[in-house]
Amino acid sequence: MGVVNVTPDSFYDGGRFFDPGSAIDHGRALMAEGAEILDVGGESTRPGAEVVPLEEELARTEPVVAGLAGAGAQISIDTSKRAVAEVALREGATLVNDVTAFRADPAMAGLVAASGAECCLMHAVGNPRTMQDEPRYADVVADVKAFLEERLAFAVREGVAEQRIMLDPGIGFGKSAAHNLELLRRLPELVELGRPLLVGTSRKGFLGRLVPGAPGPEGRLAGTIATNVMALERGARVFRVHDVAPVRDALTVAAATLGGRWSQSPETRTPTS
Ligand code: HH2
Repeated sequence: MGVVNVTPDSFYDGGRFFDPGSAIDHGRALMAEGAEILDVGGESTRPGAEVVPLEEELARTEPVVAGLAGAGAQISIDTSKRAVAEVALREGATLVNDVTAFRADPAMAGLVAASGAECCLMHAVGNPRTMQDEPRYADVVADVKAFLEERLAFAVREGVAEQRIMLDPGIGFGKSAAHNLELLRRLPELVELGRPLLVGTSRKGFLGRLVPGAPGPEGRLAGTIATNVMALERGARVFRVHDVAPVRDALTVAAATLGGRWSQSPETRTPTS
């Protein structure tokens, strides 16, 4: 899953693809690198980010979804606003990536159900302005697992077909570096929920803090690759990244080493051997 952020303030690529034409070009470039899904977002969720008004988020995302739909990749809309998802689905998106797991607007579940789209339900604590204020858990993996189980049950109750749901531990959303590492290490416990897991570690802050010099986002590609390879080995099936080509190559080699293949297509988002 390649990231297409149509925002001025995303933590890594903010402002680079803010104009719709450059976002569409970027999406096509990520497809050429091997992205099977493009995740289009019009609101940053980085710690401290401000909420984007509905009209603005629509103006950012609609032309990019419309411009990329039909180009060959599955289009995902990264939003917690139902109206933004609704327009994107109309324009050709078939996956709703809601980092609030339908908590911001519970009616999002009904929209996804009625459209027959897929969705990704992610764990997060608080909102982007507060989520990194000393996050605490009794047992981070058990807490995230119980949350995802509850949100999965909610979505199914609202009519979303279970086979259309992916789950995501929400790396960096209300978690310390130690929490992120523990979630990645114990990913097999989340695989037990029976749904494909998506992970998003790409260039996130904890990767910088682990290595000498504490590099900023520009210097976190090696950590991104390391964590995605490890997540593959521990059962993740969709990898949300800014850098498709190097991560695709790393995952392909890792999967071959493990003796299997990996694929992100909806029919085969399960381990293959
Ligand atoms: N991470 C980000 C945004 N959306 N969605 C899912 N499902 N999982 C993630 O880990 C995830 C996500 C944050 O990354 P990015 O989009 O690059 O930054 P920003 O939120 O600043 O735009």
